[in-house]
Amino acid sequence: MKEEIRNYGQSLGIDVIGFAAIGDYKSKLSPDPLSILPGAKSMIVFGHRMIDGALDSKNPRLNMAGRMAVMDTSKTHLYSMARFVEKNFKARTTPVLSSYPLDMSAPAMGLRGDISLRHAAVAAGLGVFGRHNLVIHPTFGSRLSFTGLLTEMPFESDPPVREDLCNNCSLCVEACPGKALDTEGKTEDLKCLRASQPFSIASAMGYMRSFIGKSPEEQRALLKDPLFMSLYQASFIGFHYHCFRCIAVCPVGEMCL
Ligand code: B12
Ligand code: SF4
Ligand code: SF4
Repeated sequence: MKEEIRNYGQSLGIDVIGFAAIGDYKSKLSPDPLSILPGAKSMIVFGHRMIDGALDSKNPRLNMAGRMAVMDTSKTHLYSMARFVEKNFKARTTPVLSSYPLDMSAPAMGLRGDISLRHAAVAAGLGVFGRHNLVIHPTFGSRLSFTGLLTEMPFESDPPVREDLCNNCSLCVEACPGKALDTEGKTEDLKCLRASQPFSIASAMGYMRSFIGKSPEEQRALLKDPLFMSLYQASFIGFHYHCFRCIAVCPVGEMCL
């Protein structure tokens, strides 16, 4: 059954596919997967290779264009894979998207997925955590975006990656513009957000606050501010990343270029 699923996924263009038994998924800060799908027995994790030219571009909109392309493609593949599993194996299956929608209420506050795809990828034998707290795959390094399926299918886990793939060069730590990686084993979320998402919720709240007490002329001027236009754009694009440095500088894995 694994082979059938792998073959179908590869025929769609998914770069890597791994399987994890539910008991091997260990993410202590994430919700219990059984609260999402009560009969869940395993996860199937998919990795899509990011685009080198987008990651390495100096233009932040093109960085984001690469991310949007991989998100859209992986979302379409996720639908096909979920349908394939439900139709052929009669097992309830839930797609886990690459990022949002996220639980925006406390304590998650948009900083935790319903499933931690990094922990799922590690459990599915697709890689190990590096110094940048991202998952490094033996061939594709840090340049994989993950999605997954939570399913009632009872799969055993694929063999884990045992090698430490991170060479501790610290290039990711030095390149981080927000100093979010200074403490080993922890990403300082708010520092990363400040540096990587100029059109974040905090930025939108600040913009709205700037309206309070202003004259009608000043408010009209604020509506023509490029920041407002960018926030408007981000409101339909979704979380809008302008930094991919920790991925881009990591030398582990094969480059396409
Ligand atoms: C919310 C979120 C964020 C938040 C919060 C991050 C966080 N604390 O996890 C913010 C906005 C800061 C963020 C930033 C980024 N993110 Co993000 N993010 C997510 C999301 C949606 C949920 C993550 C989650 O649930 N975290 C909460 C819990 C699980 O984290 P945690 O237990 O505290 O684990 C943290 C540490 O303890 C440590 N850790 C845990 N176990 C271990 C074990 C070892 C051995 C080590 C060393 C470390 C370690 O790593 C985590 C980072 O702080 C996932 C998608 C998903 N559904 O998984 C993407 C995801 C993790 N993000 C991703 C990426 C690429 C990024 C960014 C590069 C932004 C960008 N431009 O795309 C940065 C990188 C930041 C970094 N170097 O850590 C990718 C990672 C891909 C990969 N190859 O690993 C994911 C999987 C999205 C995807 N579909 O591919 N992200
Ligand atoms: S995405 Fe940018 S700001 Fe966030 S941890 Fe990586 S390098 Fe630092
Ligand atoms: S840049 Fe260097 S230290 Fe950072 S994750 Fe990659 S190999 Fe490890």
